Amino acid sequence: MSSQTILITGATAGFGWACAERFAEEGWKLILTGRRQGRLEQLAHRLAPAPVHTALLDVRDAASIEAMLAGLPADFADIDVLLNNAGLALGLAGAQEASLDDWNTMIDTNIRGLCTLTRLVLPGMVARNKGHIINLGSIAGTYPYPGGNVYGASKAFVKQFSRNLQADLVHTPLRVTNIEPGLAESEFSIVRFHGDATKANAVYQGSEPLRPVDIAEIVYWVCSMPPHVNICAVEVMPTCQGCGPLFVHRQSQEG
Ligand code: NDP
Ligand code: 8X3
Repeated sequence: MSSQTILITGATAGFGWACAERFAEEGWKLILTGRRQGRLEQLAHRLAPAPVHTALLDVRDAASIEAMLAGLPADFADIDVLLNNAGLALGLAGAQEASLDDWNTMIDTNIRGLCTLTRLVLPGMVARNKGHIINLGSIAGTYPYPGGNVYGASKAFVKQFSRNLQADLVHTPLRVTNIEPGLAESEFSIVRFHGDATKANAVYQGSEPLRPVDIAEIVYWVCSMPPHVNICAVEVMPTCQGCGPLFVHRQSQEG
């Protein structure tokens, strides 16, 4: 059993929730955060008697992040793993008609929030000579698709930020990993389509997508490698997913 501590953003659903369960099984201390208080209470209750500290947190709010970190009980204060999981896609519209509010929310959450958490947690890790930053990127950060515009770009940021963090920290024992999943069933599509369950269900119809427990297993595996092994990136898709050819839009020959 471990006495290490993991801070998970977005623990109220999907990957974050599954990671909380996986790390609790291994005896880790858990700092669980998200914007839904009821879900945090439900998760803490489910994991009892695991050592859990919950904090209501919107990662877009830098002052709240600072307050959350300053308010950690002493036995949760030394964070060994920061799992930057909170994130979202909003909409699938083309760039010429997409909502600017949606774009800004994705930028503020997937980029700004992740950067703030990382910047504020890193000094303690460096001082203790121990730590691991695990980011939730996406295959959308590598492979473009129509309507992926800002979401994919935010995950491309996460990919390069992860690599650059690794460069900054190379003189330390700290590790940095970017997990890049493909199609995975969670609340992700419900959120993307602003609560439209019909559109969300259609994303997974007839396929066998990744499950949050699959991602949790990978995150745990990455953490449990010997300290000299840094898994830099993990690209993972369900077996039913693959890359398509580049397409060419051709002029109609008619008329
Ligand atoms: P879910 O929608 O199931 O979970 C997302 C989590 O992020 C929720 O716990 C939500 O909590 C939290 N969250 C969203 N916005 C904020 C915010 N502003 N502040 C704090 N927490 C927030 O999605 P997944 O579990 O699938 O996604 C987790 C991560 O994995 C995301 O970064 C996503 O981009 C990425 N990903 C997902 C894939 C998929 O197909 N599902 C594939 C590749 C990557 P709450 O609403 O309570 O705040
Ligand atoms: C989520 C996977 O392909 O919907 O990051 O962008 S995808």
